Amino acid sequence: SYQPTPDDKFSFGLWTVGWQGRDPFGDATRAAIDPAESVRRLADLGAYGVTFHDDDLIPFGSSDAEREAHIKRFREALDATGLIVPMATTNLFTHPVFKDGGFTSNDRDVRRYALRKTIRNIDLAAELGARTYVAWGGREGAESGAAKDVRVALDRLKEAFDVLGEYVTEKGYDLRFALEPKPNEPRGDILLPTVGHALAFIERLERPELYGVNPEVGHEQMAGLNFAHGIAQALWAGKLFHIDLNGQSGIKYDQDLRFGAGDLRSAFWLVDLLETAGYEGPRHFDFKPPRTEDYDGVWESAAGCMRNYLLLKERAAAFRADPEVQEALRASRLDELARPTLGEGETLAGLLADRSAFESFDAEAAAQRGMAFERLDQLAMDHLLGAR
Ligand code: 3MF
Ligand code: MG
Ligand code: MG
Ligand code: MG
Repeated sequence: SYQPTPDDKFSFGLWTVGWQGRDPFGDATRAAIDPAESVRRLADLGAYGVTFHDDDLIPFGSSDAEREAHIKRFREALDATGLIVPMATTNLFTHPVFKDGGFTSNDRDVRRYALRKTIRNIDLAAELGARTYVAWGGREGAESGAAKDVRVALDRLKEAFDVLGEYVTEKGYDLRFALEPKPNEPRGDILLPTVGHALAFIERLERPELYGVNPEVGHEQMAGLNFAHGIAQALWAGKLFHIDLNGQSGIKYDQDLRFGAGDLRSAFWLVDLLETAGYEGPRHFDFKPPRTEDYDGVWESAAGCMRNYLLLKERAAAFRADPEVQEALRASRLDELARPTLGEGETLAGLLADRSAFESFDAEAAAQRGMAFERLDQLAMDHLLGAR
């Protein structure tokens, strides 16, 4: 059935269904939604989790007493519905103080403030039981060359994450960080633009085991990259801590369409990968119900994200289970790809001594062998379109 249940581990950001439709050219088309109402509606739809930026829950500038009241209301809604908070994050991009970044602003006071703002919300995240803390550095970047010394900014970014890693370690929090890459928007260029950049950066941190990635479908596709390939490499590195699912149609602004909209074939391969690779984290939607929609449209859009995931999960499972597909996979020699290139126990010397590997290898004959990928891909298309 395509009715989501908490076992499906679907989660939504408060800022997704709560998006009011403000864009660079137009005002809000919807009024704000009370976070407690979003929690109730998401639970009714079958989600298991809700995530938030500090400012989604506690408006920027709230007094301590107001802050406590917002948290209390939210907690009551969580308790009443059973929804959990798998992830939380910090807003280091909306307030004008972050116009040149949070952790990498040229302004040192702003960097210190950004760290304190983050640490304050990490405490709340831990209190609410979150296991993942996402960091999207949307304002960490530049529009012009001399404005940002990127090597020095990366020193500051490393410094920030090392301080945060020290903090959660000292506190004994069971919390890991997931860095979210994005190539551009709102900055002209953003630091850690792709999954690959983020993975390389993480290895330079003092406690690399504490950090992974939170890739977003649309962010990689904005750079023309193959999202499933990026996710595969993150999984291969043991670094897929979290994921932002949504839809995107090619290289343009960050569309944040509901999951399944935009590049459907890419979504099919993504679900196939997540469901077969043993990813156990949340299936988190970071989408925006288009500003054309009223509230009914908002919840329709949220439900559509989950329904499309479940539809694709069923289609991908049918593809994998089809004997003709299994035969086609063999014809395309996927089983051979899984075999190590050197034989069991074979040494480099063995490879060098193997005349059949080079001296007598018939490259012309091997070049004639077709890979049979087109048949395999058409079978996938048939399954995706429900023709098998
Ligand atoms: C922007 C994003 C962000 C991040 C969020 C952290 C506002 O393009 O994707 O959403 O996902 O800040 O989770
Ligand atoms: Mg985004
Ligand atoms: Mg996006
Ligand atoms: Mg995102």
